Amino acid sequence: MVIKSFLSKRKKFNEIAKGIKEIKIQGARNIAKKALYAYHLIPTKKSKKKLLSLRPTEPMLMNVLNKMDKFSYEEILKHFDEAQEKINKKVFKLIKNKDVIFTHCHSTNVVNALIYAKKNKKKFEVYNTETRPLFQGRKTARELRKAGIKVTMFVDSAGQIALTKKQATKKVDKVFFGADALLKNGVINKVGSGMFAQIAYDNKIPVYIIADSWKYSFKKIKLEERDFHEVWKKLSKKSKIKIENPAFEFVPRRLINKVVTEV
Ligand code: RUB
Repeated sequence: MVIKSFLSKRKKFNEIAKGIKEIKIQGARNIAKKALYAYHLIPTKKSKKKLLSLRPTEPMLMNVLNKMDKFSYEEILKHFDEAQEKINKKVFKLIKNKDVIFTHCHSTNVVNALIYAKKNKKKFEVYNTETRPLFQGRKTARELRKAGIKVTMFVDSAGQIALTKKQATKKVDKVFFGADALLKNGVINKVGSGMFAQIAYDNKIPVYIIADSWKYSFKKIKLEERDFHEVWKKLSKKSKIKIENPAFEFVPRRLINKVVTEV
């Protein structure tokens, strides 16, 4: 009985680790929550080391596992929703009726806050990016649309057009990004965030980072480089074409108007 229960925990642990490694479980908050669950199943040094090795650009993952030294699984778990509720209320105040809000990639903190604002009768629309190569923007667009929010999606390279009223678009009022890491001198988020933040800055569009404070890090964060197959699935090694696939990017503080956290 005991062995059976251990094996089923081990199976679940391995499934989660594989899901995080293969980017099936995505986004800082989801990764941290799932890793926390896996670690509470098998709370050993070895399993912590394994979980920490999966996504080097995710300090929230490390912060929640470290908190398990002092707090119970249930106590830590409660934090995610409590923080989100506080963030929602702050973001609600930021949004003005008729705003056009630009976002990139998929951020649970951003999407939940936008859905909360919509439920509480704010009238706004969202421009978002597809977010190549893994198309997290489709997830964002689907979730926002399901909540009745008007969404217009752009290819990533149309950032300038999307943000600055070119061709048939409206000028964006605010940019909302999530974050993978909150640092002293800026934030790390999905690659492309730096480019969009610079365009926003040049056009006097405020950039807000919407993120749980548990994404902080005082350490240097490694920026993940991902497999080239994400970019070009069937590219053969013989072609000798080199592909760079950086997954994240540092956005300096000077391009950010405000970091909105629960604290
Ligand atoms: C996701 C990403 C998200 C942040 C914040 O990248 O960059 O914007 O992780 O997400 P990937 P959240 O899909 O490569 O993991 O607000 O959900 O924590």
